[in-house]
Amino acid sequence: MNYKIAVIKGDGIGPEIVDEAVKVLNKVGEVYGHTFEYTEALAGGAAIDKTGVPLPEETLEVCRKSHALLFGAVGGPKWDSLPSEIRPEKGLLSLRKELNLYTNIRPAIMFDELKDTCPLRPDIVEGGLDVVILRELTGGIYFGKKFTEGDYACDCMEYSKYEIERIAHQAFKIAQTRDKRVTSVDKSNVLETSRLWRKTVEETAKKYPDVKLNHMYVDNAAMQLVTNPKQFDVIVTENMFGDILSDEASMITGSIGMLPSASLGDNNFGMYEPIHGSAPDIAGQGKANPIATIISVSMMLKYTLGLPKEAQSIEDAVKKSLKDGYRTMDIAKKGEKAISTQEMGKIITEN
Ligand code: GGG
Repeated sequence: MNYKIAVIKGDGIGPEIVDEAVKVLNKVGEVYGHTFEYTEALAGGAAIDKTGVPLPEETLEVCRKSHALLFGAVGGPKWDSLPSEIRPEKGLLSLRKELNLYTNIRPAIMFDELKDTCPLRPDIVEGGLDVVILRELTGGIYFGKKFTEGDYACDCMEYSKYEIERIAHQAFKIAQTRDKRVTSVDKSNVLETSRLWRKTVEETAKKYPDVKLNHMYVDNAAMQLVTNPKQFDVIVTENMFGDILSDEASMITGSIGMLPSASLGDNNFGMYEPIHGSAPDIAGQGKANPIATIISVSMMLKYTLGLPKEAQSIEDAVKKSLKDGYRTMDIAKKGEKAISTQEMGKIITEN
């Protein structure tokens, strides 16, 4: 079968990590007899430089004609002085909104081979870690009304029952395929949106009597993630809380360079990207870890293209590469030799 893949490399380390993920995908095609047809498009700073806007209409057209989107990262100091409406990040947010990709799945899995890079006490993560964070992706404070007037600035957090309900359903469905436990994270002792969130999640839970639901305030969840992360199975939370908690969870697994993500909506199209940003300080130096992007490709094969065997082959290749001792800078221990982005990509492709 011929699969159409939209590719947005973005800014900073985006191009180099995406290049390695594409090599892995091509290898999968070669081994399993699939063709992947790539169409590159622009978003973020690269799009601003070329077209003046962070998300050109043409990019959306390319995505709409594709089965899936592989995305790198956006942003960088070069565009920091721009107003929020035309910053690189706005391109990413608009892309998610325009394509209605409201479910962001961020699995935080600790590879056995990276146990000793975890900054937590070994007894806290004894036996590994396997948590899925579901981040609501098209609502909340990132999309609410915002303005600045002189020395005053305002961002509104907004949610509708409909927006909460649909992500809650996804959380319960995913939990049914796992340990059947959902932790809903909010700040309902302070925020109106969180009160609506909690009430809606509770109502939705009634349709999933086999899944156990508990609630947690976001400040407590942040603490629990580093003191007792193994209590979690599926965490569901609003946009900004999910953004922050998943970055925190990534460090427990070893590095933010290890965490992939899938962004899904109601049709079969999916966007796949590492959870990390563009890391401009190491861009173009071959220091970035391509594993988060490579595992994102594995998620693409599993969730959107319906190729679980092929997806598994990528996960196995990553595990083998780690087991053989290969490390990029972010996951290397003190004194351990680190390999480059391109070397890691090559080794995983060969495996
Ligand atoms: N690959 C993720 C990325 O580029 N992150 C930068 C960014 O703009 N993050 C904001 C967000 O994910 O909402």
